[in-house]
Amino acid sequence: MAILKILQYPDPRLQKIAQPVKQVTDSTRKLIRDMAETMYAAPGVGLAATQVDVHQQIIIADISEKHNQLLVLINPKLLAQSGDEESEEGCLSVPGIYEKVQRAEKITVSALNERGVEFTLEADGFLAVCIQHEIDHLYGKVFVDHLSQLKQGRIRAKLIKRQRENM
Ligand code: GNR
Ligand code: NI
Repeated sequence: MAILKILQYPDPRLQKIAQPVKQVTDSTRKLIRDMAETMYAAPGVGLAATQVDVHQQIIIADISEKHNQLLVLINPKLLAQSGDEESEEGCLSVPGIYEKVQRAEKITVSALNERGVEFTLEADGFLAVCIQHEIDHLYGKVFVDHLSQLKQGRIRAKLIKRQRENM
């Protein structure tokens, strides 16, 4: 297992569009194990392959307290969305920044699991927020992109300054 490096906003690689996984193989499963180790170590409740500079449609999430309910979604597709809800989000690629984002309240998503078997999941509450946040990453979006231009500019400047200071 290995802890992977998480790209930091505004790294342009976070804007890449992830490609569908053609076949779920041992190397896919190895990547997922490394992503899980990276997410739990951070710690975070979700991670998209995009964040570790792998541009394949793979996301994971675990919102359980005991870190024992890993959810793996390969080639996720949003089948349905309903309702509206606003909640505070953070992102491992945008450390230390928390802002309110509006999302659907309830979603239905289909995906392949780590064995390549298709399943459908209905989610609401915090899990629905996380899954939508992760799917955004696969399309090159971070939660900051949902904010006003003014806020985006401030966050960008703050993180660039911080990254410069940490060199
Ligand atoms: O760890 C995370 N916490 C979080 C909190 C509110 C809404 C979304 C998230 S996902 C985030 C991990 C991450 O960056 N996933 O891409
Ligand atoms: Ni994120």
